[in-house]
Amino acid sequence: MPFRCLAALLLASCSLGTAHAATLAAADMRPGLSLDGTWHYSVDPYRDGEAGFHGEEPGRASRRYADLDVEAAMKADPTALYEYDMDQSPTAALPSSWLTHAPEMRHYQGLVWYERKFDAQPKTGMRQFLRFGAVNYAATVWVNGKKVGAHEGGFTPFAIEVTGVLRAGENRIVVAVDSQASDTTIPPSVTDWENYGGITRSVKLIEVPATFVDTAWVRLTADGRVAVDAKLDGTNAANRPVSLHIPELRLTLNGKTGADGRWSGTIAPPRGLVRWSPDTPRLYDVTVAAGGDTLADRVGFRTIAVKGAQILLNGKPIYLRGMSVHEEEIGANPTRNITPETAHQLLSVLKDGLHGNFVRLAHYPHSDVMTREADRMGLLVWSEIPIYWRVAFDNPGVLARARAMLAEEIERDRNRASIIIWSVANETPTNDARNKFLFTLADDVHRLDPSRLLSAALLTGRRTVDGHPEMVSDDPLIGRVDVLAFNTYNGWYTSDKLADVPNITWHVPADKPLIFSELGADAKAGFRDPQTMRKESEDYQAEYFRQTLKMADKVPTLVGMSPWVLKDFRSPRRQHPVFEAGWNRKGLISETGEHKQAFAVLADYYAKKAAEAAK
Ligand code: GCB
Repeated sequence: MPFRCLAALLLASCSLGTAHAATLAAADMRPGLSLDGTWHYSVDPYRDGEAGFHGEEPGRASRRYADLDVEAAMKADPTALYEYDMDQSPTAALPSSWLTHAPEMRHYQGLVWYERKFDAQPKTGMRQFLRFGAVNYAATVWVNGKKVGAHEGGFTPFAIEVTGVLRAGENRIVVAVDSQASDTTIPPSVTDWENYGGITRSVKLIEVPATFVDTAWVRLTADGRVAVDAKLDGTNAANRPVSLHIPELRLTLNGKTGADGRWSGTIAPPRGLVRWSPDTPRLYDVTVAAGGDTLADRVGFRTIAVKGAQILLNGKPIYLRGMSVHEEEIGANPTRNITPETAHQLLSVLKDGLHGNFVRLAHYPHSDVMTREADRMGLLVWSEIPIYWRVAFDNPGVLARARAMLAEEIERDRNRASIIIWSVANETPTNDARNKFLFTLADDVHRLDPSRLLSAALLTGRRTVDGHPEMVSDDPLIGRVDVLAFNTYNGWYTSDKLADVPNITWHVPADKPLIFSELGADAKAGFRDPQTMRKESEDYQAEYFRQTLKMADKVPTLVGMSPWVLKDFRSPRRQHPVFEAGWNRKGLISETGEHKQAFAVLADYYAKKAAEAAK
C-alpha cells in the first residue's frame, strides 16, 4: 500500500490503531534527506489546479493540473499551452507560512501549490516515506505525477509511503496546501489567532527497512519502572525479537513482538537514574532495535500524578509557574518557523526571565522542536488540540478528525517528559453535543496515555453571594478532568474595578487541583497612563496582574497558572488602529521582545513562589 497516513480515521485505507498503520509520528530524530529549503509556490484562488477549465471535475480538460511537470511535457510537445509552470514560479524558503512569502500573500487564505525537485537513491528492499512535521491545514501530495496521499489538520505530523513511486535520480514533489477554514474544520474559521497557511514544519524523506520500529513509547510508570511499548511495521512485524537499550544506565530489556507486531515490557531502573524535573532536566539516549532498524530518542524519566488538590511531580507537590504561548517566534514579522533557536529564545523568556517552570502551548499542538526544547530546558508543558470555542460538535466527521488529531499529538509526543497535561478543549460552551464530543476525547486520552493528566480550559459562570461576586461552574467535564482549569478575565472583559478583584471568590471542588489556564489584559508596549489608568496602558495591565494575583492567593486549591500571554501575537480580529493593528496585546512582552511593566510584577511573584518551593 503506497499511502499511509496519520489522519487514520479520515481515510478508508487507514484505520486508527491497526497493526499496519505506519505512522512515523515520532520520527523527528530519524536520519533522512531534509526537503527543507527552496520550493516553488503558486497561488490558486479559483482552485484551477484541481479542476478543468470551466471548474469541472479533474480529468475532463487536460493540461491544467499543477501536479504536471510542465518542463518535461513541453519537451514532448513544444507547442502545447500551459497557463502555469511551477518551475518558473516564485520561490520561498520552507518551512514557513506563505503569509511572509510576498507582501500580496499577507492575508491570503485558500489553495497554494508547492513544488520542488530533489535527487534520491532509494535502496532496493527498503521503504521510503515522506514525513511532514505539519501542513496547515489540508495537504494533498503527488510524487512524480502520482497522487500519494492526503492529510487534514494543521498541527500534527503525517507520513506518506512513496516506496515504488520514488525513482533513482531526480524526483518531483508537489503539495497542494489549503488553509481555508470552515464550519467543519478544526479549528473553525473564527479564532483569536492568525491562520498561518503553508508547510510550516520540516519535510523529510526517510528510508527504513522493510520491517521497522514505527513507534516506541518509553517512560517511567507510576510505580517507578521503565516501561516500553513498541510497534513494528512491515510484513515481518510478528514474533520478532526487539530490545530496549539505555546505555548511560547500562539498561537492556529484550523481548519479542506478538502476532500484532507489538511488544510491551517493563524493567526496574538502576538506582542511579536521575529523575527529570524542571530543576534537573536529565535526558537519556534511548534506542529500540528490531531486525536491521533502530529508533533513537532522548527521554526523561519522571512521574506525574494528582493527589487530592495537589499535583505531584516525582511524588512531590508542585506549583506551576506558567505562561501561555502561541507558536510565533519573537520578531516584527513572524512566519511560524520554529527552530531550536527561536524555541529557546521564547522559552528562555519564561524560564529565566519570569522564573517559570510551566508553559501552556496554546491552542494547538506546537512544533516538536518546541516540545523537545521544553524537555531540554526543563519546562513542564500543557499540550492541547484546537477544539476552540465553537466547533461542529454534532458532526461525526468532525469528531473523527478531532480524535485523529489527538491520537497524532499523543503518538508524536508521549516520550516528552515535559508534557504533563493533555487538554482536549478551550472555552467551549456546554450543551449535550459538546459534552458527548468531549467525553469521547477524554476517554481517548485515558486510553492512549493514562500516564498523564487530563484537562480542558473551561468557562466559568458568576453569581453574587452576600454582595460578593463568586465564580462557579456546572460544566459536566469537571467530573472527568484530573486538573481543573479555568480562563478568567475579571477586570478586563468585565466591569469589575481592579481594587475589587481580590474579593472575588471561587466556588470549586475542594478535592481537585485547579489552575488558571488564562488571565490577562492588553497593553500596548510603551503606552503609559498612571493617572487615568486607561485600559490598553502598561499601568493598567500591571495593576490587573497585581490584583488578580491577590485573588489567586486566596484560592486554596490553586496549584498554578498560565497567564495570557507571553508575547503579543498576531490576531486578525484585533483591529483597533492605535492599540492593536492586527495584534492581540495581552503579551507580557511585545512582538519584538520589549518587556511591559506587568512582566516584572509576575516575575517577582514567581520568584517568591520558586523560593518557597525551594525551602
Ligand atoms: C481567551 C482565549 C484566547 C484569547 C484570549 C483573549 O479566553 O482562550 O484564545 O486570545 O481569551 O485575548 O481574549
